[in-house]
Amino acid sequence: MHALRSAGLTVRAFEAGSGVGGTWFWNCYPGARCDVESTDYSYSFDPALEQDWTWSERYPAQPEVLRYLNHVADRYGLRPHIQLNTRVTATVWDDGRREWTVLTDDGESRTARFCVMAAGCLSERHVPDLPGLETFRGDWYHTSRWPREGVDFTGRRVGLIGTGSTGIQIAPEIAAEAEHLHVFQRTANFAVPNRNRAFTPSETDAIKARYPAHRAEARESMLGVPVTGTGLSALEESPENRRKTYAARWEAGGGMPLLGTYTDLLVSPEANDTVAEFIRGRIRETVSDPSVAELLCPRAYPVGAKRLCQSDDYFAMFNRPNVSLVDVRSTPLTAACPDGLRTAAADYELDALVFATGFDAVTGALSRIAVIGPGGQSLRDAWREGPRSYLGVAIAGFPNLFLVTGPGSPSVLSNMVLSIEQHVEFIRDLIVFTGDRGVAAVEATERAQEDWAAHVDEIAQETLFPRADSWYVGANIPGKARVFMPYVGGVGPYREQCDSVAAAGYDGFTLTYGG
Ligand code: N01
Repeated sequence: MHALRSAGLTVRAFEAGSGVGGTWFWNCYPGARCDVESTDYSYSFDPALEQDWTWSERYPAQPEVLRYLNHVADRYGLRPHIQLNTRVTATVWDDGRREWTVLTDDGESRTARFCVMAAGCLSERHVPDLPGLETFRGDWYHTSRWPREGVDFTGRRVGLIGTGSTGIQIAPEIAAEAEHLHVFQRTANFAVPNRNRAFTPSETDAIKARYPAHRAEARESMLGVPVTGTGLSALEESPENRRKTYAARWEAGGGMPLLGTYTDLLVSPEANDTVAEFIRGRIRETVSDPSVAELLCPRAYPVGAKRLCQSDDYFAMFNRPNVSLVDVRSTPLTAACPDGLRTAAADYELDALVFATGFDAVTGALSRIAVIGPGGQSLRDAWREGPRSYLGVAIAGFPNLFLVTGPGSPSVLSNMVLSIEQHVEFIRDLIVFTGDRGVAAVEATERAQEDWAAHVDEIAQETLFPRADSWYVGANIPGKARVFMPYVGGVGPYREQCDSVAAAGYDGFTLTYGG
């Protein structure tokens, strides 16, 4: 919004939440913490902002990120232009007037020349269809709709379903409070330590002095975060050197630095096995019961092909007497009942249930809005076989409509803040370009979209990413078309392609001139 307003445009933002902050507004569950370092997970568009704001620690907790986002909203005077508590239900293109009519759940409608869809990649929660949930007598929660007043688990028996990034973060917090925590694990996940710590004043000074160079490196990088690798294949190192290198990175903490150690960890199964076995070794060292440790050892997918989780205390938590691990891969969850959960093997008496079961990712929020383009074509129909876009930012058949971090862009496989900024600047420049040249409508061509989709898929198939049944491919949502959604060609190369499209007068777009 700030970028568009600074370009002289009139902007109205609609936000379903009662506050700003998006994912950091909704995901206020205990233990929520960013797994990208604060110095990367922050805006770069204004050097004064990065000098004025001081991050307290390496990996900021949710309240700090939310404070930062509120600060940004105030600092740039954005609040009067954001309509909170308002959900967009539909947006319909008028071909005669060449504008969108946006309908909201307060019964209002507004028109706009352009629609920028920034509904979030991880905003539509997924609650599995568990028969009998309505009969459960206790309380149940989904982590992304956590009660803002908090939940007291003292003296309660709690069931946690889901062991992804969220489940791994919330579990130790519940375990510290509850009488007993049952963790229902379907797929064991890789997790590496955060080694989170507060910044000292001299570190903060050094970070602020280095911002310009740091941001430049981030923009050129693969993940939107500068990571220094060894430049070697994991397979050309001796096992002893490899172990030492992994151990040093494990001690330093963070998922991206570990995955960036060797050039082939995300492309070669044999190379990936070396880091997978290293992590399994750390799990076995940490968890005292060998049978629990084996169950926690991930084997179902290559490291990094699902989001690499980060936690300093998840695996050690299983040494507590009030925590048990339930393997719902071998004995699936079959139902909820009034007193708890039932698996194929046993009943578990529970007072509360926590679903850390993720999201209808990347396309979920967008597909719940009725986006109707020229000729009455709906986006839901256009994406029935899976999402297609040009650069993850525009869709053929939907003029003057843009996506922020849409499918086909680095989005969720990158530092989201940096990728959001890059998309926002691309969209702003394109809108300004149309205004300067009397362009009434701009739309991606079918050809450009098909070529881009093929490119996104081709690059993904060269990696290990498609080998996991992850939310990156929509595998977590029953019936969702299986398409690998993020662009894995790297943030730097992606930016170059966007820049050259713009420099060529928006190659791959059809421009319709007229008033
Ligand atoms: O969701 P997920 P998430 N029965 O989809 C399980 C970002 N994030 O909220 O793997 C039993 O990853 C499911 O099991 P399986 C980050 O990008 C970032 O944790 O499908 N289990 C899985 O274990 C992340 O990737 C941060 O077999 C069921 C879990 O639920 C993304 O958000 C923090 C089930 C879902 O894991 C999503 O993470 C948190 C069923 N019926 C999140 N259905 C940080 O920055 C689902 N599951 C640190």
